Amino acid sequence: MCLDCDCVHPAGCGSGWVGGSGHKSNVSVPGGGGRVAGLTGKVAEAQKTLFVLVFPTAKECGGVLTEQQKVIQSPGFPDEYQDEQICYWHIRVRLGQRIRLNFLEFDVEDDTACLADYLEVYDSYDDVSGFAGRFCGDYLPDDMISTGNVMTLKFLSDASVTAGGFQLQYTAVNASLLSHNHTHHFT
Ligand SMILES: [Ca+2]
Repeated sequence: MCLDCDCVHPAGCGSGWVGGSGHKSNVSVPGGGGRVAGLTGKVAEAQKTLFVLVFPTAKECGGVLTEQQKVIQSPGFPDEYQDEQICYWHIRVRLGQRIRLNFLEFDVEDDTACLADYLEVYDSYDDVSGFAGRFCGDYLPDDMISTGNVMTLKFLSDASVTAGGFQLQYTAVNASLLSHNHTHHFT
């Protein structure tokens, strides 16, 4: 498992992305939250190698988070993030809990399809399954709730133009306390 690795990824990895264009794109997510694949580490290693080849000056960031609550910020926040940044945050809370994301501030280089810089959210422990949204621009994304006890955030910036960055908080929520309104998908 990817417990302490910095999972990085080639810049072009968004090519398989499905969804609409614009500032926000959500797809329905079948329950894939329980996926904690041993594959993750191998994939991450391969991607890391590729990314370093493409961006030899790339700066890694992110980490594995298991706290019940934590604020996640873009690198250097509240200063602007830098170019060629790749961050993976893998969140894992206790079994039976789910993860609520609450976006506090958001300002990422804007383009119509979020191809330059973006934050992606995955309803899984990797960035292979459970794609739940890609965000850029300065529109504050809605709160999101995982279906399982894991979640992955990925932030990528390209070689030019930065912005103010983002700040969000995640909170572990006991699944049994959530209303039926929150049981099926991200919001
Ligand atoms: Ca950029």
